[in-house]
Amino acid sequence: MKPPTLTTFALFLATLAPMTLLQSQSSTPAPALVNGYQPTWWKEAVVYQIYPRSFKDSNGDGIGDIPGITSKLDYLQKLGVNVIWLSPHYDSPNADNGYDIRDYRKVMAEFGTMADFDTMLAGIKQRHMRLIIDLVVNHTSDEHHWFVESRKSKDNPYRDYYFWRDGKPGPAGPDGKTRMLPPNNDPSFFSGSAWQFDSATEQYYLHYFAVKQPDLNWDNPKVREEVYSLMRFWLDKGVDGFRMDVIPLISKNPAFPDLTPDQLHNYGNAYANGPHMHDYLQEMNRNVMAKYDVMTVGEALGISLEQTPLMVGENRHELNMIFNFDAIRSNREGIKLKPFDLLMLKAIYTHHAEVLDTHSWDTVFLSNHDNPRIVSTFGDDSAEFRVPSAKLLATMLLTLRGTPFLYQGDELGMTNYPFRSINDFDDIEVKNAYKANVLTGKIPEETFIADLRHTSRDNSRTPMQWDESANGGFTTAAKPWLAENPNYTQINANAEVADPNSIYNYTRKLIDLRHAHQAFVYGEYKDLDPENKSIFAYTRALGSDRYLVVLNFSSGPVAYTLPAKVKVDSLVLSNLDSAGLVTDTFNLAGWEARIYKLK
Ligand code: TEU
Ligand code: CA
Repeated sequence: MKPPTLTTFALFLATLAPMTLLQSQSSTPAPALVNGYQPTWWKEAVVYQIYPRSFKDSNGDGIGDIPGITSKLDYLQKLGVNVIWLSPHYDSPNADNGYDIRDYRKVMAEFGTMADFDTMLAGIKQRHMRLIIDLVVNHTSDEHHWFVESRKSKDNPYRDYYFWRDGKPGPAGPDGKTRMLPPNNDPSFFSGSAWQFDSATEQYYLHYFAVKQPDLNWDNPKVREEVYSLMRFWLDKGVDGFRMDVIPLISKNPAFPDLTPDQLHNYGNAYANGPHMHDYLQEMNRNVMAKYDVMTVGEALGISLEQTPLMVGENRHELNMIFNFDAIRSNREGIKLKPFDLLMLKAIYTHHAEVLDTHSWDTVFLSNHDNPRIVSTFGDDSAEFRVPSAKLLATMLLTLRGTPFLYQGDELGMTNYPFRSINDFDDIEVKNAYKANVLTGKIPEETFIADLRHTSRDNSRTPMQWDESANGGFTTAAKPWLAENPNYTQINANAEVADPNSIYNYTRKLIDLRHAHQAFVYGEYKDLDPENKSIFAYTRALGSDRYLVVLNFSSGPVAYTLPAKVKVDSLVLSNLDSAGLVTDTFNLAGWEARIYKLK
């Protein structure tokens, strides 16, 4: 953190800027900088992610849908979130739950109609919220008409919308005949080769994800124009931006050299950052985003923190922000959960504050539809500590630097699901990995299930728990598409909205607090005690508006003494009944979280 005098001086300069620089210009002056940051709505927003399949079923078919979302907009408005990120709602055969799109201009039939979408969007706007949608354009479904055409013949006009290559002759089989091998050794994220042989033209096509998710060829200008056009289609409806799925993968090296053993270790990194990635993002920005007031957030698989300013730097004109996975994957090794390491997590957040300056905006999140439940992964979901640890994690997310993203159900402290067998899972990633690893004898079944109980994506995809009625009030169907977590009888929205001490109502207070004080958005961040193994204590300071956040990341009591220079004034919020405590030494109970105003 800069010394306070400098910060104050910077603030003073910032207030001068509009008078000295902008007064002579006739157009509307840009708002004054705040601590060096250009203020915008998406920096000040709290985002809530909806996975439509699991949010609310309105018609009793067991599948969440758009009218279901519309029926819960009051619930979201009351929580105080500003932006909804909707996971894919487009027409799809659902090989990967909508991340395989068949028609970008159509709503998935199970989710409703375009009229339902328009009603939902109007309802969101009426409540002064905004909507960003998922842009999945690294790949389409193999049922998209572009691909249906593309696979027909080598001279089809859509052939070059995708990557088609000849196989490589491999070693001779037992019959003495040469066998064909894929063009290179690229693996798919969903097991096996990233190349699929197609007998119609006897060539292979590329699919980094499922066989039913062929990768688009962005080097073809027609593909890029198609993408820009579908983006305009949704923006013209009034959508406020996009979350861009695996956007760093859009540019490929068309030579497709084999990956080295080193690259194979982390092939996501090798796939990201292709030769034209920045060109294409800048072109997209010029052609689309620059013409609208929108928010963009890239799912930046394979982009290091150091490379991040190249994608989100203001002067780069690419994206507003990206998801960096260092924090959310800090206790993961493939499908295995590693012990949580607070020192590592704190170092990651400090590193973010160093690398991303006032011209590169950040995000903060520890959950989404691809990761297990936040409280089960970073907190303690035991009966004793689930509530305080979920509240502590919410305290952290909503007071750190960057736009916070909450995933549906986090505000209730929803937990991981007690998976017992492969039949309990729906996710294609799990099913393919089971075939590749368990059925081949590489991993014992028990180990595989035990690991995925902690890390499977399906943990976060079980239906929302609305009330104590059958299936948690998610659906009136006998069986939802994925089983409800049996703990819905204790953990559900109905009970939490009514209980003033619930995780929901605590999260609501935190969101209010973030909205009331720009220090939590634009303030300097400083970790007071990076070496402390159980306490995370940091300050957020904007001029004289300064706050201290103290989090006990352990289940036992800890006495924490503040550095002499830091003087607390009053307690602002706490997740336990610690009202009014103002001393220099805090006796924190297990998973206790407090926010103080500083002198
Ligand atoms: O995910 C990209 C991604 O690489 C991972 O997070 C992925 O979920 C998997 O765990 C890798 O092992 C995005 C979407 O968020 C995800 O839901 C989709 O399945 C994927 O892209 C393909 O569209
Ligand atoms: Ca439904």
